[in-house]
Amino acid sequence: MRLWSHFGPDVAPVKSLAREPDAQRQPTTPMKIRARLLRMSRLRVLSGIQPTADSFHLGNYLGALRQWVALQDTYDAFYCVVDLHAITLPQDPALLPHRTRVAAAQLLGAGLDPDRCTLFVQSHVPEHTELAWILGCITGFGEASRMTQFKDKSAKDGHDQASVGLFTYPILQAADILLYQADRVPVGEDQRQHLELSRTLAQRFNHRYGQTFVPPQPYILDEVAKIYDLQDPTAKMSKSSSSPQGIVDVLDEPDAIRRKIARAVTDPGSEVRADPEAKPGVTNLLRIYSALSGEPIATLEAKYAGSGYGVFKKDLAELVVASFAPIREKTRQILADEAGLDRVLAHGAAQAHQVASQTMTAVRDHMGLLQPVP
Ligand code: AQP
Repeated sequence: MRLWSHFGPDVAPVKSLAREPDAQRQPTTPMKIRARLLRMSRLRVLSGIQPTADSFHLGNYLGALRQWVALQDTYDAFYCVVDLHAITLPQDPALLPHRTRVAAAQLLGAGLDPDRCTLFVQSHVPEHTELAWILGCITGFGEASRMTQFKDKSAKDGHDQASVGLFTYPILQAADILLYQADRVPVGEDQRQHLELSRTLAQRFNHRYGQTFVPPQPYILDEVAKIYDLQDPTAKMSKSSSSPQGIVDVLDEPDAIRRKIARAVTDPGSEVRADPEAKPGVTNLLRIYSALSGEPIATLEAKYAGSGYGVFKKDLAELVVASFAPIREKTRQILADEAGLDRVLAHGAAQAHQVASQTMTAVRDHMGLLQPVP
C-alpha cells in the first residue's frame, strides 16, 4: 500500500529534526517539493480529536472529520490525536495505545492523506505541554472557571472528583492551536467557547510580550455543528456520555447501524419535517440525512411527504451504512499494519515538531526566559 511504503522505515528520530533547515528533511522529488511549498503558502488549519472510545461517532464525523478531509486540499493542515486531553478523565493504560492507533487509522480511513496534511499524536510533540504551562500563567482563574464543558463534565461525578487537568484542558487546547499559528480551527459547536479562549490568550500574549501568535478563528459549519444523541435529541451525541443506543459509531457493523437508526427517538405525529422545537428527533435525523446525501432538507421533506417515519429511517440507515462501510474497511486494513501506521505518525510528529519548536523559541525569547546554552 503506497501510504506505508512511502516514508520508508528510516524516519529520523523526532529530536534530531529540531531546527534543521526545511530543505534537509523534506521530500526531494520536484513534485513533492512543489506540493510542500504550495502547502506552506496557504492559510493553516489545526484540529484535534480524543482517542476516548473504540470508534468515532457520527457527530465527530460530520462535525469535524469531514471538514478535516476537505480542508487538507486548501489549507496547510495539521491534525492530531489528542491523547493528553483524553487522560483528563481516567483511561485504561492497557487500552489507550490501541485507541490512539484506532483513532489515527480512522482519520486515514476517512480520507486524511499524510502527503497532503500533517497527522500526529499530541504527546509525541512535547512543546504542547510546555506552551500550556506558559499560557496557564496568563489565564485568569475566573476565566478558566467559566468554561461550560468543565462544568458539564465535572458535574457528572462531582467537582471534588474532577482533575485539575480537566479544569485546565482548554489551556492545553489553546497551546495545541497557537503552537502551529493556526488561522482556522475546524470543530463542532461544543468547542466554540474554548476557541474564544485560545483567541483571547493569543491576543493577550501578543499585547504583553509582542507579536508572537496568530489569533485563530473557529471554522464551524452550522448545519452539522451539533449532532444530537439518537435517544435524547436534546443532548449532544458524545463518546463518553451518550448511551450505546444513542450513538452511531463510524466502525459499527451495518446491522448495528440499522438497529440504532430504526430505534431512534422520533416525535409525536408521523410527518417528516424539520422543526427543532416541536420535532427535535426528526430534525436531527433530517440534518444527518442532508449532510450525508448533499440533498437540502426541503427536498427531503418533499421526498418523504406522507410516507411516515419508517421508510425515511430505513433509507437513512442505508445511507449511513454506505457512507461508513469504506471507512471501516480502510481502517481495518490500516490497523493490520501497525508498524506502517506508527511510521506515518512518527513522520507527522517530526513535521509538527519542526513548527512547534520554532514557535517555542519565539515564546521563550519574547517572555524573557533565558535560552539554554547549546
Ligand atoms: N455531537 C457532535 N456534533 C458535532 N460535532 C461534534 N464533535 C463532537 N461531538 C459532536 C466534534 O468532534 C471533534 C472531536 O471531539 P473530541 O473527541 O475531541 O471531544 P468532544 O468534543 O468532547 O466529543 P465527544 O464525543 O463528546 O468526546 P468525549 O465524550 O470524549 O468528550 C470536535 O471538533 C468536536 O467539536
